[in-house]
Formats: sequence, structure tokens, C-alpha cells
Amino acid sequence: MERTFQIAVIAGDGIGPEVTREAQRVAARAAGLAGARLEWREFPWGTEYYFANGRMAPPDFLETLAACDAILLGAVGHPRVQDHVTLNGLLLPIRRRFDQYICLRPSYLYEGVSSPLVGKPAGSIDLLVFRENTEGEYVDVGGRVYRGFPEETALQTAVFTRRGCERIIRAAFEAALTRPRRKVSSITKSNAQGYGMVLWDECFAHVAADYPQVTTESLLIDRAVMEFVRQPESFDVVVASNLFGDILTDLGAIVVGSMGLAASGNIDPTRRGPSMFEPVHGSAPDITGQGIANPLAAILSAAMMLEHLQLSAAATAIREGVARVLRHGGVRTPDLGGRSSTSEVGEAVLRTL
Ligand code: GGG
Repeated sequence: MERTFQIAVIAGDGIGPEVTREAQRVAARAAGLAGARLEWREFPWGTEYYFANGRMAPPDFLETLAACDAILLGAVGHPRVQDHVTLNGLLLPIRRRFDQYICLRPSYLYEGVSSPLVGKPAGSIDLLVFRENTEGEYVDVGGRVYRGFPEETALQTAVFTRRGCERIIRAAFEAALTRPRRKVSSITKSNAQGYGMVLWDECFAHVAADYPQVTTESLLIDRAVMEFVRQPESFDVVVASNLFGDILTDLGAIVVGSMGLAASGNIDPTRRGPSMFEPVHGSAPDITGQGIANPLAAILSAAMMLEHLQLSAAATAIREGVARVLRHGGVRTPDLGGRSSTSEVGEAVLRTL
């Protein structure tokens, strides 16, 4: 019997709709070949909605999304709207409401793609970042007083809970058990952030004791960014706070060749609500409308979505298709040194299925 999944699509802003279109085409075909049907529920939320309605999405948008099996998101952000409005109006409430506490962001150096780092063979960089996704530095806690006066003051609070730290760290260890190198690196700045990140370190030591078969290391963020450049192959599974995970994964994307290859999943492993899948990149206003955005990050995010929906064969087919297109090298967008369009790359992946 054909299984049917309701997928919410928030293509969003800038290049979001361009890359999401390709991800939908590829995901629908791969799911179909695996005996499943994806029913798209497309929502026109984002900054155009904001210009018309003064908010990024309707008041009941979270209830609407709750009825779906997964969410596919393109990008949010517009040069005429401050980024904290777009993030706090759409992306962050979704992550929190559906307790998508794992932000999973792989970086893999594909055959046929050059790292900006010299002498890195294909496959030598293969790391998986577990970014804490519901608390830390991204909580909406703080305030401003004396606005516009010389004594204006802003407070921005980070929140670290034992439950929040332990569950993301445990998820990282569980993933490490499934990988050959079985290593977890924890990244903090606990020498300077003496409360939240010290709690994080304590949680890391506590959870690590349950996994004697996993090698561990704790690095300060300043050392970690250095090692991401100097020897990224030394990392296997990396676990970090919301902010540090976000920054590290842009670096991780660039050392494996392009932001256009960086996929991510915002996941609630308990499956109480929908998880959300999105490319790591933003709306890229500089290339919007030119038809040259790399759709592979969105396509690989859709593969993560299919994996989460337990359509593993479909997910694997997409990942292998992307690897073939990159290995062959004939069809690629300008970020990877090619001249192909967004839809030509999507079409090339479709042909592999
Ligand atoms: N692809 C989603 C997107 O547009 N992300 C923009 C962004 O700034 N995200 C910040 C975050 O992931 O925390």
C-alpha cells in the first residue's frame, strides 16, 4: 500500500523558492520509486508575507504545521528586514514549538569537489555536527532599556539546562556509535562562560561515562575553529551550543567546498511533532532570481527528510545521485566553478534516480 506524507513547504525568501522547487521534484520522484507519495502543502510565509501583514506567518501557523509529517524550508531573510525579525518570526518558533532539539549538519568532502584547503582527498573530511537547537544563546530572553539615550543598555541571556545539554550530547554519542571512528568532540567557551558552558562541560563528562567505547575531546571554540581549518579530518561527531554550532557549520560547509552543499535537519527524535529540513544557507539576495543558486543543499536536506520519514531507500538514492553528479562534474552551479543553472543541476540529480 502506498504511504502518503503531508509535507509543509515554506520556500521563503530569496533563493529559497528556487532551490526548494528542485528539492521537491527530486524528493517526490525518489519517494515515488520507494512506494510513497509526498503531498505538498505550500505556505507563502516569509518576508513578502511580512510586508503585506506585518508578521512573517499567520497567528496560527504553528497549529497548521502541527498537522504535517515534516517541514521543508528554503530560506528566510531580506535586505529590507532585520534578520532577528525573520528568524524570531518564523524559524526559531518552529524549532522551539516542535522541540526540534537536534540540528544535524553534516560536512562531507565529495569526490569531484575541491576543498579550499590544500591536499584534502575526497572523503577525508566527514564530520557531523550536533547543534543544540532549542536553547543556549538563541533563547528569546533579554531586553533593552533607555532606548536612544547614551546609557542605552541591552541584555541578552543564554539559557543552558541540564536536560537540554544532556539530551543533545547523548544524541551525539548515539550517532558516534554508528560511525567507524566513534569520536565525539564537545565545543564550548567554558573558560569565559563560567555558568552555562561549565554546566555543559559537566553534562558532557556525565554522559560520556555511559559510552566508554567512544573517544572524547573537549575544545574551546577558538581552538575548534583553528582545527576545522588545520585538520578538519580529525573531527567525527561534534556537539556544540546553538550559536557555536551555527558558526562552526558555516566553516564546515566551506572547507568541503561550498555553502551550496550544506544540508540540515531540525529534528525531534521523539516524533511528537514534525521535524524541519532546510539548507544551511540563507536567502542569498545577491544571486536571487538569476537561476544559479546551488540546489544540492536543499536536495540533500530533502534526503534527510526522507530518512526521517523512514524512507531510507529513497534518501540513499538521492545521496548517491548527488554524489554521482558531483563526481561526474559536468553539471554544476557557479559556486562550484560550473556554469549550470539551478534547474539543470536538479534535472541531473533526477536523471540518476
Ligand atoms: N535556510 C534557512 C535560512 O534561511 N537560514 C538563515 C539563518 O540565518 N539561519 C540561522 C540559523 O539557522 O540559526
